[in-house]
Amino acid sequence: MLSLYQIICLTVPLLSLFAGGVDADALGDLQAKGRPAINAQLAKSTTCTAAKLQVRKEWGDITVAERKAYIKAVLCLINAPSKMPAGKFPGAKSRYDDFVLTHIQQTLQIHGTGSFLSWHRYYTWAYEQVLHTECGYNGTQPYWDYGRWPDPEKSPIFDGSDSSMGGNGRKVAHKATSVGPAQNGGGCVDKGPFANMTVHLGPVSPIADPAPPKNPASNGLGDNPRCLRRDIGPNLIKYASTANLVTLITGQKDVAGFQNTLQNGGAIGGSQGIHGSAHFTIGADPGGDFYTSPGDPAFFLLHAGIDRLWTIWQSQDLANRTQVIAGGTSMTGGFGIGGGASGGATLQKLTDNIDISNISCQGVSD
Ligand SMILES: [Cu+2]
Repeated sequence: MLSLYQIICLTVPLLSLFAGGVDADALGDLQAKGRPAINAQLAKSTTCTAAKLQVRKEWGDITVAERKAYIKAVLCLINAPSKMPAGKFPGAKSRYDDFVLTHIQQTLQIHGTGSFLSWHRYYTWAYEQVLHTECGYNGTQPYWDYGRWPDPEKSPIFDGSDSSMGGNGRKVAHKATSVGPAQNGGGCVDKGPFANMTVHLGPVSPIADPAPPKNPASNGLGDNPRCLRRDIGPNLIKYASTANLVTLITGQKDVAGFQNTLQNGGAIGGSQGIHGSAHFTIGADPGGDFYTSPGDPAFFLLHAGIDRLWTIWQSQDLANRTQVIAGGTSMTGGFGIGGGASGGATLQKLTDNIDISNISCQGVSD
């Protein structure tokens, strides 16, 4: 386990730099503006050197061959057996499910808390490592730049081609949910590399119509085999437009404001914030379940995109934004996203360990 402090100090420069200099958009400009500060930090470090950089790229900026190499590695994880103790978690069938399981188990400690950003950074990084160590992948985790694809079904991420992360769900009659209108799918994903994927874990708290079948275990960890469903459309991703992403980064001066706006929205994020708007752009099942959302393989592109936003925000004032967190240890404990002292939950500290229980960055269970 690493502490929050270690995650922030060690993994930001190593893992969250991105190809820069070519983006014509305003978010790319902010990324480029922050890059000299990161370069200066790298030049000073004896451990986090420029030679060790792993550069992540947007899905639209990698070649078809690179996309296929990534997809092949994800399918390898989906087809590899779980490393969890046999019988303990009946729904954890695959190595991929080990990641989903971990997120379900920790959901209330990793959203709306001080560790939201760093936990998901570590989790996405661990996934990237496991793709390397267990599935022979030698690229980096691609990200989704939400503002670049206002019509996500036409993006190379979700266009349903064999070099996409799979298409929309089949169009079925369905109703709006509490978070947005019915979009263009709703049924099983039937195009692209994940068309035959079986989801096993969850749901725990689904927001989808029609509702997914109930898990046989109340904690969502039983085996509940079903298809991967999506309900993709343009209605929510508009809240994660490039203009809104830029407003988030330039308008928030402290980490509490940054993470709250990202998760809560308000003026620039609709009811779900930029983060939730991206999640519910995938929607359906398991994408529309707060707990089980990593069960959709596009989750990791989505969260690499969140990680990128955090890095760009940090790089605008690196000295003051690297070793800072705000918030409590539980979203039900009274601190909420705001990090204010109420309700008796514990304030998160930089020295707190980050726990990703079932998976480790070495790619072994512990
Ligand atoms: Cu999460």
